[in-house]
Amino acid sequence: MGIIKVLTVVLSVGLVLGHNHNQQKEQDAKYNWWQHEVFYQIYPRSFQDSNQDGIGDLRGITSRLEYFKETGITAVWLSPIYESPMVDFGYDISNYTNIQPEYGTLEDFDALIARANELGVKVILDFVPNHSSNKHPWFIKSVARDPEYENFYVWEDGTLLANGTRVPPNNWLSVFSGSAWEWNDERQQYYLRQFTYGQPDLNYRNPAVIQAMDDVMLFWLNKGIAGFRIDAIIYIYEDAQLRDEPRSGATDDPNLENYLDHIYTRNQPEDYGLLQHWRQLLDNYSATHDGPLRIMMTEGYASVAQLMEYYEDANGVQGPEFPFNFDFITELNENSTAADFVFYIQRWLIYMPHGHVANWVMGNHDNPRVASRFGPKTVDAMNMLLMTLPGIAITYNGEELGMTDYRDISWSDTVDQPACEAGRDNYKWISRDPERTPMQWNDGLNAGFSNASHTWLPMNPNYRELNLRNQQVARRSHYKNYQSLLKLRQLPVLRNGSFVPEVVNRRVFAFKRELKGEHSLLTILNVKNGTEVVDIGDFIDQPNRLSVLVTGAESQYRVGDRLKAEAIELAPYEGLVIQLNKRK
Ligand SMILES: *[C@@H]1O[C@H](CO)[C@@H](O)[C@H](O)[C@H]1NC(C)=O
Ligand SMILES: *[C@@H]1O[C@H](CO)[C@@H](O)[C@H](O)[C@H]1NC(C)=O
Ligand SMILES: *[C@@H]1O[C@H](CO)[C@@H](O)[C@H](O)[C@H]1NC(C)=O
Ligand SMILES: *[C@@H]1O[C@H](CO)[C@@H](O)[C@H](O)[C@H]1NC(C)=O
Ligand SMILES: *[C@@H]1O[C@H](CO)[C@@H](O)[C@H](O)[C@H]1NC(C)=O
Ligand SMILES: *[C@@H]1O[C@H](CO)[C@@H](O)[C@H](O)[C@H]1NC(C)=O
Ligand SMILES: *[C@@H]1O[C@H](CO)[C@@H](O)[C@H](O)[C@H]1NC(C)=O
Ligand SMILES: CC(=O)N[C@H]1CO[C@H](CO)[C@@H](O)[C@@H]1O
Repeated sequence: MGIIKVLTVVLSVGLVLGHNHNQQKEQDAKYNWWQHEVFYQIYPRSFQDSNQDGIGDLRGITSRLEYFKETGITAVWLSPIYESPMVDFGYDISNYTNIQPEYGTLEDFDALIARANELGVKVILDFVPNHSSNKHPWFIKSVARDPEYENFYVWEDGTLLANGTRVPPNNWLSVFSGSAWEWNDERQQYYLRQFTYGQPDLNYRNPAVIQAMDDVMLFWLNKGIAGFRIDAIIYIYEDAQLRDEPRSGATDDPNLENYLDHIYTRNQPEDYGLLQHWRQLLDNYSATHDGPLRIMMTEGYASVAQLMEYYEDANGVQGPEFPFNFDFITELNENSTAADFVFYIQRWLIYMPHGHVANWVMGNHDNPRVASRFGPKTVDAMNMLLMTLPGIAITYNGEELGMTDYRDISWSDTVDQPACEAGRDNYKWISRDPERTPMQWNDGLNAGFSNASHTWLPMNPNYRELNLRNQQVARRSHYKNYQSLLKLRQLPVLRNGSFVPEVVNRRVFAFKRELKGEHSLLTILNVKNGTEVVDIGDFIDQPNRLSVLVTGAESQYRVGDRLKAEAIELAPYEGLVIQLNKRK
């Protein structure tokens, strides 16, 4: 009896331990899922059309969800899908809790989430708090001085000059040029709009606005999303005293945005407080609901010091899980040296407060694509870089295929608002249409994007060669490279390994990822247009046991090839991921 009892105790201790272990794993899955995730940005208008109107839609996305599973992507973020007059393609919202009819219905959205859940794909939504549309009922009621909405926007009288002319309250400028203040005849006041006149700024100094936006977040959380990407966070608050901004000295044209130094309209201290409030809302929600931690990522082009304040402030108060790191877009380009790359990668890691996770944005809908920014031959190397750095990787749709900008869109086909405003002679290099052309699925009609006779943006004519189908059947391709990198990312050494970089020379850099008990990995990139033969013997401790793990589509190497650390030959723009085998 005694023995049985002991056994029972041992068994139940074992069960409890096993249980605890599982609980730990569950806790990890719930709270840490995002820390090594690849977030794939879908630009819904250009992803997949399902109803032949030439515009991508939710049912189209749902029909493509298996593609993510096949590729190894388990989280996507969607650019805005909310009801909108589409002055700025969804970044001007007229109802935060409805779907834009051309994208579908709330039922379509529910179906998308249900299918995504089945496939294990988490969905993040874009949240655009900086302003609503002027067609939003809140704004219409605010104009009419409905007491509930009277102060939902930033209204000011301006100044009446001695000669009877009325002028705005201060010198603030719109991002799209001219005064940021728009006169409203009906209310006889100016409203603030940092973008177009159709995008009035919400007044976050009014608690009712914060409550209304909390309700919007809860509405979508209840639909089963995994969090938000928050747009244009640096524009949310403005100086309460409405002080004039000083001249920047950058231009003499007083209508241009950069005429002023935006010390009173960008990155105001209150922005951080609002994000901290939203973080609490999301954390509370996650704690009281099943499912993963609901996370928040923010878009804001700001200095590295300002960005780090988003992770957590000086008092340790937590903001978003991560602010987007745009260094690959804003700091590095086709002319960057190996040292530039290492410098900016290290800068983020060094500034980042302890206990936080790095992230790397390789592209988005507002900037030229990788193939056009760094050159078409760099596509594979840049994806190797993105996927083997520590932390989170962010891919813009089409970058896994190496899609290129379609810069030759005609003036009459141009639809991007700032490009249209720039006029026929200047639109071409300003336009964001070139990186927004539809996804290139195959070489059929409109690349498989749509059966419509006319698509909202023209297809990039290179789709006949450059498309997913071709890259799936090819023995080697950008897509296959991307796919194998995603598989490789499962390795503990890429999840948790240390990061040690080396500038080999002006043109070549490398970094090691190392984790106790695991093979080390080495990523090496040639960022210039010449063949390089480099010696990295001093950088690694296992000089003779290097084997190739991932190669570009056009590489001379094959997976499994052995390399000699003293003489690694790299073709122009070549990247390699190499395994450093332990010596027996
Ligand atoms: C937004 O759309 C939803 C769903 O159609 C509707 O119930 C709600 O009243 C609308 N909200 C506003 C502020 O118009
Ligand atoms: C009034 O004065 C302002 C500032 O000097 C000037 O810009 C504006 O044109 C004047 N308006 C009229 C009606 O004279
Ligand atoms: C989150 O929960 C805490 C504790 O219940 C509460 O004090 C706080 O107000 C909540 N915050 C938000 C934004 O919901
Ligand atoms: C790179 O250098 C070339 C030659 O100086 C120049 O024409 C080009 O504009 C530069 N590219 C960038 C992105 O600065
Ligand atoms: C286009 O039509 C073909 C033939 O009916 C069909 O197989 C395909 O799914 C359609 N594609 C789209 C994007 O609607
Ligand atoms: C990575 O490290 C974290 C904490 O340091 C740990 O919880 C996790 O299990 C590790 N993951 C792997 C794959 O080693
Ligand atoms: C790279 O060099 C080759 C051969 O000299 C040349 O044809 C090509 O235009 C160069 N590419 C770039 C992006 O400079
Ligand atoms: C950074 C930025 O400008 N983000 C968005 C804020 O809103 C404007 C106007 O809708 C958009 O054009 C931007 O993309």
